[in-house]
Amino acid sequence: MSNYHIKHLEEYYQVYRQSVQKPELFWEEIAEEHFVWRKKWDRILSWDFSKPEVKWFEGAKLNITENCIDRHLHVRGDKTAIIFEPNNPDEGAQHISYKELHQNVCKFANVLYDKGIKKGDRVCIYLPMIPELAYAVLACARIGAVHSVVFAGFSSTALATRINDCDAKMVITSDGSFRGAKTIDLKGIVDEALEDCNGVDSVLVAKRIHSDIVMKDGRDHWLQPLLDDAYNEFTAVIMDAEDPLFILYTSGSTGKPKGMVHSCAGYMVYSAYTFKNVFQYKEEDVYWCTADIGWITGHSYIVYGPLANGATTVMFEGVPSYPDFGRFWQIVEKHKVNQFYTAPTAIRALAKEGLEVVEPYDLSSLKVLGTVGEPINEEAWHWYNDNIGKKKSPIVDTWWQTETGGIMISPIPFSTPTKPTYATLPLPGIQPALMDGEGNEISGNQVSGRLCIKFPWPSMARTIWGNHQRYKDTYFSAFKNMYFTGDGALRDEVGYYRITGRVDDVIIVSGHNLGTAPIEDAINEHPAVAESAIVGFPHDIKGNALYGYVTLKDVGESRNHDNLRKEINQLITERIGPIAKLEKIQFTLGLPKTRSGKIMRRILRKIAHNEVSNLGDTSTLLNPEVVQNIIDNAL
Ligand code: 6R9
Repeated sequence: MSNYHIKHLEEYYQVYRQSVQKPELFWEEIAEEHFVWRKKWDRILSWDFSKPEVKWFEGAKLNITENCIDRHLHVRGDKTAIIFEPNNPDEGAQHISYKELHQNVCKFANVLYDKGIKKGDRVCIYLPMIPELAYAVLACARIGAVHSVVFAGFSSTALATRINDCDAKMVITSDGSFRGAKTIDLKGIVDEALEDCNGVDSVLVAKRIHSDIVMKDGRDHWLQPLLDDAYNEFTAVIMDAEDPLFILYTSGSTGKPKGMVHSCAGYMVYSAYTFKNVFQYKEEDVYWCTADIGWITGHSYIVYGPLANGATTVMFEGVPSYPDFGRFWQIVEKHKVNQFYTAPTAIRALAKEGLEVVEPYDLSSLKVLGTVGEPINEEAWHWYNDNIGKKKSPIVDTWWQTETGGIMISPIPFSTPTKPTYATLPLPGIQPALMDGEGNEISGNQVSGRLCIKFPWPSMARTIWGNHQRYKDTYFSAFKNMYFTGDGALRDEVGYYRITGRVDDVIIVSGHNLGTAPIEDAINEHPAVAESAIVGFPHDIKGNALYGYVTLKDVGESRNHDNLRKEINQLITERIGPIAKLEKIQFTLGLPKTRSGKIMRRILRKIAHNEVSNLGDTSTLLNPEVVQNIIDNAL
C-alpha cells in the first residue's frame, strides 16, 4: 500500500490513522520516497505553538525546482508541463514541455543573477497569467530568491505597500495585460507604485500587449532580449529545508496585509502530496485550475503541486466571460481537461447564463471537479454536479487558506462520499478541532465551533514577514496550543466538516479575502467622510458583497450622494483595487458604537442582511438613537 496515493475509503481511514498516530514517520516516508533531496534531514519535526515555532525536515537540503522540473527531464522531458491558454482564443494555445520549462527557467534565473539577485533577496512579481509568470516564480525558487507575487489586479498603492513591506529589490512585470475585451496598463501601475519604493533598483518588463510604455533608463529592462542572450543552464541553489520559498500577502482583519512566509521543504512535500490525492492525478491527465497565480491556489495548485508530480497544468490568461460565457467549457473540450478546479463565485456566475453556453461543449473528459475559496451553496453545488460533472465526477470542496499552504479538509475523489456544501474530512496529517467560546475543545459530532488545527502540518506558514508577534497574536493566541483559522465550522453526525464562514472581520467577496480595515481606511481618506464601517451581505454571484455605512463630516452635505458614492469607490479602487468596491453605500447620521467606542458591526451586519427584527439589546450602545435611523434608510 502506498500512503502517497489513496484509492478507497478504508485506505483513507487507515492512512489517516497512521498519519495521526505517527506523524513524523508518516511524513518521513512520503518525503523519502517521492522527492529528490541534496541532503536528507536530521530531524523530521520540531514544534512549539506557544512561540510559535515549527520546523519540518530540519537539516535537509534541496531545491524545489529540481523536484518540479529537473527530475522529470529523463522520464517525461517531452511531456507538456504547462498549457498556456491565452485570453483571446484566436491566439492559439502554447504547449510548454518539461524540457522547455527547464530552459526557460534556467535562462530566467541567469537574468536574475546578472541583475544582482542573490539567495534570500525578495523579488516582487506583478504579472498577468502568462508563461513568464510561471518562469519568474520558478526562476526565483531556483536562485533561492524569495518571490512575492502580487495579484495584477491590485492597485499601485496596494502594490507599493507589498513591495515596501518585504523590501523587494526587483519588480517583474509586463507592459500590460489582457482581461477579456479590456487591456490594463500594468507598467503604468508599477511606475506609480515605485514612486514610493526606494529599495527597487531594477524592473524587468515582459512584452504582452505591445503598448507604448515609458522605460526608465537604468531601472527598466525589457525581459525578452535578456532571456534571448541568457545561458540555458543554471545550477539550482541549494536551500535549507526551512529557508523561505515565498511570501504571499493576505488580508488581515486590521491594518496592513500580512506577508505569509512559506518554507521550501514542508511546502513542497505538502502541496505535492495533496495535489496527487485531492485530484487523483494520473500520468496522462490534463489538469486545470482557473485561479490566478497571484493567490495561494495558483501557487500550490497551478505551479508547485502539479509540477512536483510531473503533471500537465493549464494556465489560463483570460476571464470566464470572454469572448462569451462558454469560454471555460470550450477550454475543457479543447484540452480534454480531466480535473477542473474553480471557485463557487465563478460557478454561480456561469450558472446564471443558462445551459445554452454549456451544452455545445463536450465535457466527457472531466473526472474530478473542485471548488475553493469560499463556502459553496447548495444550488451552485448541484448545478456544477449535474451540468458540468454530469453526476459522475465527484466534487472536491477543498477548504484551506493562504496560511495553510495546501488543502486541509477535502473529500478524496472516488473514496470519500461527497455531500453538498461539506468539505468533508481532514486530509492525512491534519488534526482539526472545534473550539467553544471558553477555549475548550468540543468533542463528538453534530457540533459547531471555531475551527482550529492542533498539530503542525508541513506547509503551514512559518511567520508573517517582519512581524512574528502579529503571527502569534493572529493565529496562536485565541486558543492555547492551537492554530486558529478564523473560520467557523460544524461537524455533522459522521464527522464531516462544513465551513460556515469567517468569524473575524474578513469578508470573502468572489473568493477574495478582504479585510474591513483597509477598505474603511480608504473611504475615510475622502475629505467629506467622517467615518465608515463595512460589512458583508449575501450576493447571488459573489457570495458576499460589501455594504458600506458612511457618516459624512457635514451631515447636511449638499453634494450629490451618487457622486460621492462614485468618488468613494474610486478611492477604494485606487487604494486596494476594483475587487474591494462597495456594492451599496448608505450615508448615516452616525455609526452604532459601544461605550468603549467600538463600532458594533454585528448590528450593521443584521441591517445589511435585512434581519432587523432581532437586533438584540441595543440599549447598552453609546448612541442607540442612530440605529433606527439606519434601519429606516437601509438600502
Ligand atoms: C485557498 C484560499 C481562505 C479563506 C478561509 C475560508 C475561505 C476557502 C473554502 C472556504 C468554505 C471552502 N475558504 N476555501 N470556505 N469552503 N472550500 O481560498 O485561501 O484566499 O487565504 O482564503 O477562504 O474562510 O479561511 P485564502
